[in-house]
Amino acid sequence: MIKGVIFDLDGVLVSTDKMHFYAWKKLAHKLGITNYTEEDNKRQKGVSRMESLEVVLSKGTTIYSREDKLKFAEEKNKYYVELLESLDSQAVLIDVIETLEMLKDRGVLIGIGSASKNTPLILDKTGLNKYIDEVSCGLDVTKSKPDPEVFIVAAKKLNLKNEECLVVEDSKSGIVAARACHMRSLGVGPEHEQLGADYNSLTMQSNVDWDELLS
Ligand code: B16
Ligand code: MG
Repeated sequence: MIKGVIFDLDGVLVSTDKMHFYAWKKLAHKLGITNYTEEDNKRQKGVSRMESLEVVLSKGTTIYSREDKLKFAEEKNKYYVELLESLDSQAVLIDVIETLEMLKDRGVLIGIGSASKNTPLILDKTGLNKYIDEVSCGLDVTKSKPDPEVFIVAAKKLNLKNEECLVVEDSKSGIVAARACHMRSLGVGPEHEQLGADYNSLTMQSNVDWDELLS
């Protein structure tokens, strides 16, 4: 029986993908990289900030030091946080509030398992905070998805066994991470059919049998 649902944040509860893309594009241009595209941005889904930077740098030819890379990641985050200033409840994806309210009514605990170090800011700006029991994010872990650490920490914070948690994800690395720690998974978003999740659906309500998922 599932007692807690752990949600990924970007692409599952909120739509911040475009903001990540614009911030990376701005950095890429500063570095003289003009061929960074939305296709490349798709490969950055669910992966850490430093790994995302590698995707951008792989489009150029210059080899940078670790120190430079840390500076670039910080600069991208500055651009991204500037864009997050305008974030509000409109960024919350379709069916999310309905789903969170349904889970609350059923007494199911709600956790976050996100790679993003901006999770607290995003939850605050979108007003999603009030639904969340525990947060596990990039600030709590050292290994990023597909390593299961972020979900294991979330389950611990919720006081649940891994097997009692269901993960909702929009990225392949997140589904691999859920599987690695024996959590059931629901894949959502435009690529839901390709994620390899136990269940999949475009949104969290269309075709989702929550009775079966939580049983
Ligand atoms: P930040 P998720 C991930 O969030 C994003 O999908 C990914 O594109 C980003 O690189 C990562 O967070 C780190 O974000 O730079 O804000 O710490 O999908 O795991 O909620
Ligand atoms: Mg995601």
